[in-house]
Amino acid sequence: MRIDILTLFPEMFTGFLDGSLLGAARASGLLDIRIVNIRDFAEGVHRQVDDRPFGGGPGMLLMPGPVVDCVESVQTSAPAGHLVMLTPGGRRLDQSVVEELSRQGRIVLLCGRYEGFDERVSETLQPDEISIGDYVLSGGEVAAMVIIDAVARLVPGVLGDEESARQDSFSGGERLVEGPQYTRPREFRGLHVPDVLLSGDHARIAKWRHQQAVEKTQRRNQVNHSQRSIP
Ligand code: 6GU
Repeated sequence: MRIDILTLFPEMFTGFLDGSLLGAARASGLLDIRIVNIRDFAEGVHRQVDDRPFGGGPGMLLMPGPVVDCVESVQTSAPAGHLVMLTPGGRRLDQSVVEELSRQGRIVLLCGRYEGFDERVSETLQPDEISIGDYVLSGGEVAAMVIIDAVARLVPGVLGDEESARQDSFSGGERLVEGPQYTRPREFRGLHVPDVLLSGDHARIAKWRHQQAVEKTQRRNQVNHSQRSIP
C-alpha cells in the first residue's frame, strides 16, 4: 500500500515512521510511505502558505494555491490516491472507516494547520474529510499518524502471524472491546487469576471471555453515554 503525507511539518513524522512496526513494513516494501512538504508549493521569497481570514476572526488559514498545487502534483503519479483531508469537521474515524481506507491501494493524507483550510480547497478537490474525534488538535498530523497506524495493521503481512490471527469479536453487529487478560504471576498483591483460565477447558474459557467482553462493552457504553467526567 502507498501512503502520501502532505504536511507543513514533515519532521513530526520521522520517529513515528521509523519505529519498529512501520519501519519494518516500509523496509520490506509492504508500505510505501512518502512525505511531501506543502511549503515546497508556495510562491514568493517568503514561501507563504497561510493568511488571515477575510471578514476577520482569529488565526490563520491555509491558502488554496499551495495546497491544491501540492495535491495535484502528488496525484499526477499514477494511480491517483484516495484523498483524505484531516479536519475536525470531517466524518468520524472508526474501525469501519479504517477498513475502508485499508482497501484502497493508495491514500493521500492532507494535514491542515492553523485554523483550517480556505473552503475552496474542499470545493476544488472534493476530499474525503475525516476527523478522529470531537476534540481540537493543533493540526492534522497527529490524526494522520492515528490513521496510518490503524490502517497499516490491516495491510496483510504488516503484523506477525500471532497478532494477525486474532479475530475481532462482535455481538449483535457491535464490536466488543477486549475482556480482561492475565499473565504470570498467578497471584499479584492478593489478586488471583480467575480459575477458569487455568482450567484447560478451552470451550469454557472461550465462553467466559465472550461473556466478559460483552459486560465490559456494556459498562463502557454506559460510561460514554452518560458522559461521566473524571471524579
Ligand atoms: Cl483531523 N484535525 C484537527 N486539527 N483536530 C482534530 C482532528 C483533525 N480530529 C479531531 N480533532
